[in-house]
Parts: sequence; C-alpha cells; structure tokens
Amino acid sequence: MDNLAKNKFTEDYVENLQRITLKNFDETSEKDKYDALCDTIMERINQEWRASKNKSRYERTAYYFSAEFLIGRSLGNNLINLGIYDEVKELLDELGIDFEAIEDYEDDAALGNGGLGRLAACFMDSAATQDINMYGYGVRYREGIFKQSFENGFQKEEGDSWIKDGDGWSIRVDSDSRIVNFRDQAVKAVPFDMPVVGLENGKVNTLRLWQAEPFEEFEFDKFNNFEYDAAVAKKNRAEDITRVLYPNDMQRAGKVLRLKQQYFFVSASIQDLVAKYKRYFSDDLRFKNFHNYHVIQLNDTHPNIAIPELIRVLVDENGLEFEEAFAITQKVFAFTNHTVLQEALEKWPIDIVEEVSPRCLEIIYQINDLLVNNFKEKGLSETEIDPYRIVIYDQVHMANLAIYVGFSVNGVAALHTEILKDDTFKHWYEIFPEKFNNKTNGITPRRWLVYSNRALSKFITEKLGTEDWKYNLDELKGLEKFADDEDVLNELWDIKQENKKRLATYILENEGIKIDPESIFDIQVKRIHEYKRQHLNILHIIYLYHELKKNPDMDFYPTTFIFGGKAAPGYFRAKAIIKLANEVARVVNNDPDVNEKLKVVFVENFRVSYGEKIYPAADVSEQISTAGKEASGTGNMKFMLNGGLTLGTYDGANIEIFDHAGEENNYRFGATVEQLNEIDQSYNPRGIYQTNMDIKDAVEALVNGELDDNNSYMFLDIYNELINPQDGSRGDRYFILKDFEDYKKTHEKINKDYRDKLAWSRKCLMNIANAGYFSSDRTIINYADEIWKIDSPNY
Ligand code: GL2
Repeated sequence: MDNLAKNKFTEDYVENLQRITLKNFDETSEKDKYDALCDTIMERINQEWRASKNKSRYERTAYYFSAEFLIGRSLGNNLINLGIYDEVKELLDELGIDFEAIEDYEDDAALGNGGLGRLAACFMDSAATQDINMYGYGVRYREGIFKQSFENGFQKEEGDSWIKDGDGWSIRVDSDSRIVNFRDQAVKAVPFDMPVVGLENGKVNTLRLWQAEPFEEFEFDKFNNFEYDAAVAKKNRAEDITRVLYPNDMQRAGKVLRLKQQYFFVSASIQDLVAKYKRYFSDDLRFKNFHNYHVIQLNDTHPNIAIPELIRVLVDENGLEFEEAFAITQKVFAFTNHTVLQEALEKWPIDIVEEVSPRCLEIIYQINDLLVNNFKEKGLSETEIDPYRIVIYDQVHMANLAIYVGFSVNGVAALHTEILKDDTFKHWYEIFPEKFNNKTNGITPRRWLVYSNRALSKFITEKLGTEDWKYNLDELKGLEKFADDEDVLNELWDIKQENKKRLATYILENEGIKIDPESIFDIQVKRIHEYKRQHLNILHIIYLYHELKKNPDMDFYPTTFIFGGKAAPGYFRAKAIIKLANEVARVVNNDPDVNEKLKVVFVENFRVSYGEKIYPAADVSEQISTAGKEASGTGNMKFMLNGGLTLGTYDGANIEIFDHAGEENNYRFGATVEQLNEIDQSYNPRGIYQTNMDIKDAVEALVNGELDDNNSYMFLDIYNELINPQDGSRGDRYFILKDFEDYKKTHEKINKDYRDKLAWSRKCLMNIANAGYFSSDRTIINYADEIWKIDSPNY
C-alpha cells in the first residue's frame, strides 16, 4: 500500500468502527475493533471477488464437495494473502490497537474433525493462489467440533457456537436459496459465501456453505392456540439439520440426521450448479456440454449421494432420459478415498436412504441394475459380482457407488493408493485400472508458514533473496546451499528457540504448566485414535519415568512431551488414552526427582489456531501410526515445513517425507506394512510383554496402582487390549508392543543427537529445504492437471 492507500484504509476503518457501533472511537471495545476490521477487509475483497466470479462464469470449474471445511481463523490469513498484513498491523498500532489482542476475538471456524476437513481448507487456499477455478461446497454447521476441556484429566465436551456473535467473513445470499425435499420434510437451504483469497494475485474463489432454515419462523395458528412448542417445532426440525457437526472422525455415524446433512448440502449444491448452467447456457437444453464446465470432486464418501441427486435433477426436473443423465454423471464425478479403516467406509441401511430421499434410492437401484448387467456381460457370476454391488444386504455402499459411476478414484499418499489397489479396492482395480491414481496430500504454506512462523518466513526470504517460494514452494531447495554455513544454522536454531519460548509462555498461561524452552520439544498433536498410537508414546514416557526414578543422574537431555487432540465423545478407549496421558503428566510433573528433566503436557482444545503456535515450536514430530493405517497425515508436513524432525513409522506420507528430506535427517522406526502382514497371524504380544522387562514395567503401571484412573477402569481397558484381550482376538491390534523397542532406541538416538546443535540444525534446514513437494499448491495443480483437466496458468 502506498501512503494514499494507507490513509484510506485507516479512514475506512475508523468510519466502519463508528458506523457499526454508534460509538466514539475511544468507547469501542476490542470486539468492536475486530468486527470493524473484518468489515473493512471484506470491502476490499469485494471488488476482486466479483471480478473473479464474472471471469470464471464461462470457464471450466472444479467443485469440491465436502462435509467438512476446517478453516480456523480468517483474519490473519486474509491479510497475508492480500499482502497487507504488516502494514495493517502498523496502522492499527498507530491507532493504539494491539493486533494480536483483537485477533483473539475471532473464533475458529472448526467445521471439520481433523485432517480431511483441514485438507479441504488448504485446497481452497491453494486453488485461489494458483488461479484455478474451484468452488467449495459444504455445510454451515452452527456448532463446530466441540470445545474440549479436562476435568480431573477426563475429556469434557462443550458446544462450539462459533457464530453466536456474528460471522464477519460470510455473505448471506438469500437470492440463491434452494429448497431441499426430504421424504417427510422440506427445508430452505440458504447459502453463505466466504471469499477465498489467493496470494496477492487478485483471484478470489468462493466457499459456499449451506444453512438449513424453515420457510416460516413459526406457525401463527398454533401460537394463537397456545401451542407454543408446536408453533416452533417445524422451525427447530429444519434448523436441526445444520445444527452440529458430527464429532466422529472416521467413524460411521449411521444416523438419519447425518445422511440428511449430507443430502441437504449436496442437493442444494447440485441444484445450484444446474440452475446456474441453465441461466448462462440457456440453449443447451439437454445438458450436452454440462460436463465440459463442471467436475465435482467428492471428498470421501460423505457427499456421494450427489451422484443420484444429479441424475434426479436432470431427469425429474429437466426432462432428460435416465441414460442421458447417467452418461453426463459419469463424466462429472471424481472420488477421493481418505482411509482404509473399515469402520469409516460408509454403508447406509436402505430404510434410512429411503427416509431421506426415496427418489435417490430408486435411482441407486437403477444404477445397481446397470452395474449387474454390465458385469454379467463381462462374464462375472452373481457371486463374483457381490463385492461390487452398490446395494447388498439391504445396505448402500457409498464407495462402490462412486467408483462405479465416477471416472477417477484417488488415494492421498503413494502407499495409501497402493493399498487401495492391492487390497481395499483390489477387485475394482482389476476391472477399472485406468480410474485409479494417487494425489499425495499437501498443506498451504501461507497459513502454515508465512502467517504462523513470521521469523522463519523472513529468514527464508532473506536467504533466497526473493519471495517466489511463497508461490512455488520447490524454491525452498535453494536453502540447501547453506547446509554447512554455521552462521545460518545458528540463526535457524535461534528462530526455533524463540518459537519455543513463545509456546512455553502460551502454555504457561493456558495450561498452567511451566516448561523449559531449552528442553527438547517432542510433540504429538492430532485426533486421538488407537491406530495413531498416542499410547505407544505414553508407555514410552512411563518407561523413561521409571528409568529416571531408578537413576536420577542418568545421561538424559531434558525433554518436554506435548500432546494435543480430541477424542470422539463416544470412543471410550480414545478417552482412556487422554486420561492416561493426563495422569502420567500429573505424576511426572509433580515428582521433583524427575521434573527438571521430564515434563508432559496435554494441551486443552487443540485446534487450527493452537496448531499455528505449536507446529513452529517442535523439535520432534511424532508420526507413529501403525504402518498401513494412516492414509497420509498432514500434520507431519506442517512440522517438517517448520523444521521439526519426523520420528515416524514407514506409513502414509511419512514415507515421502523420508524420501524427500532423507532418512538421515529424520528418525524412522518400526515394522513395515509387509512385515506386519507377515506376522499378523502369529503375533504374540503377551510373549513380548513377558520377556521385555522395560515393556512389562510400563504396561504393569496401568494396573498396579502406580497410576490412578479414578475407578473408571479406563487403564484396565488399555491393558486388556494390549495383553489380555477379552474378545478372543490375539490382542494389541495396533502392534504397540511390537514396535516399542525400536521406538525406544530411536528416542535414545534423538536424545543424543540433539546435543550437537549444528548437526541438528542442519537436519532442520534439510527438512525445510525439501518440504516443497508437500505444498498443497503442488497437490491442487496435480488434481487440476490430471483429474480435472483445468488450466492453471502456473503449469
Ligand atoms: C483422513 C486420514 O486419516 C489422514 O491420514 C489424511 O491425511 C486425511 C486427508 O486425506 O484424511 N481420513 C479421514 O477420514 N480423516 C482424515 O484425517 N478424518
């Protein structure tokens, strides 16, 4: 901004502040100041937003359908992408306003559970920055993922009404409202559009989130009749649909309301696309060119009911024949799978599908018939066809629907895609090999570096002598030339130290725990799942605690273990893992024999905005899932980009991180998928427990009174799963004990290596320098290029 623009900004800002509050400047609150800043920025975005919309109207566009968009806060990110972050901070400073203080008035838009939802948000940022036409379509949940707190170490959940004080980043577009018809109910779908600003390129894409509303606020007759509850019953029933995000990560909900949410946003979105197409391509009555302008990417199975819905709209509302509509549909849909865990692959009982949309169920049967005939022609018998059926045993298989109809199926990391082809969807791969492809995930460097790690960002620009890396992250490779430059390595070390100090201060304020910024920060933040093996990490901490108790003078570099993440409210064992971590933290942190050397913190309510403070401060990134189970992971990339070294299994995108940054610059441990497959049947966790005393002592602590679970039997539950299975299985499904010894040894190596500051800093540098591949810009360009066939000016 030149001086004129700066003055204008300040003028607009003060004027907005007074206009929306009717107060004099010095009477306004910090919240007022935050609100006015949103307004001022939205005004600036508006013009480019309209221009981008107008320009893309007659161009091929991708539509990213996702039940989740885990956005976080928008203020800082928008300022970064508009290229006015530092200047606005300065201008506010001149007005006596502390930017960081007002930033905290923004609630995270936490409309997602974890990686899958955050990926969608990163893709939005990258598409805009790479000038790719992409609309996001989703749900405007009034309650995001619950807020987590700990009571006596147990997780407590509380609602997260993120828009109760308004939402400065959305525009309600009443004129684009649609009607969504369920079997027993019709509701209004009202779109709220959020701008998605590209990095200083004038491109603004749109994220359109639908909110369910009644047609009438209340029924007057009933009210007059003193039936007050009944008068608003319909309104509540409508609003229920988008009231709350299901907090189950990778767990089928199986509830009518959940399918209603899915159908709700998908139906509104499909109607939206078709209505717009008819407006702008009014002479194409048979939708012959529809597929030339639209490609819909289905983010997991959640939006897959869009497939019959498009056919329904084309056939019932636009007079096409089923065959015509089906042919269009085949050219429009592409499907991304995000997990191989069976409990996540959605299958809907047909009575639920019928209750939501009887017509879609009918169309699903029609598609299923096509499939059966088609496969019979290929020579398959009835039983050979079974694994492909969309409807079988009274259930609709949402993945089968998308794989059969869609033209592309992709996994989210190289190993994951191989597992899909060899195992999960092997039968499909045999018939349609050409549909399968890999798109390794990525993260946006704008939020996860430029914004959240200002010092490192400045360092990179200085060393490379250009800001080009912000658009093309491969340029980071240029940092390698400083790999042996001691001054540069020291500088990098100091940046990490500063970030660690900032996090330590924040943790003291928010968690009430004092940690030493000089200690190794060893961090595991992600949803709590058995397959992610937070309990492997905790058992190892118990082992370390035992060692330090036996020998307080042991040669051990002080380490702080930091955890963060939410457990699904109904996932007992995940909650047990949280309780266990908190209990170990209580014991360790209060024991003066060890607490100079060992600290454990489980931060409350880990979320995007907490992550922005955590990722830049990590020395060690724990990525310790059972090999073959983590489809990709994306937290691993956030740590890497910020110079955290990966302590990881050979799983998901860890493998690609090791490939790019070098195994010598990271810490790989544990069994491979092949090894686990081999021992699967003969695995004997009890045998390991009986012969390895370190493991025995750590596992014993779960039940010998050393740790207190307040009679919840939570620790016994973990113990039983490991070595005393109650269900006749072999126990330790996720191979905790199998990988323990290697994990322990690798930790020992880390503990030694960290003491050589220059060598460690060199590894950090090598990770940063090779993080380019993990930019979601690269990922989205791959989607645009290989699946969507949409031009991006940058490839
Ligand atoms: C996930 C995978 O578990 C995770 O490994 C992957 O990185 C993300 C994004 O592709 O998708 N699948 C899934 O259902 N959730 C994930 O985080 N929630």
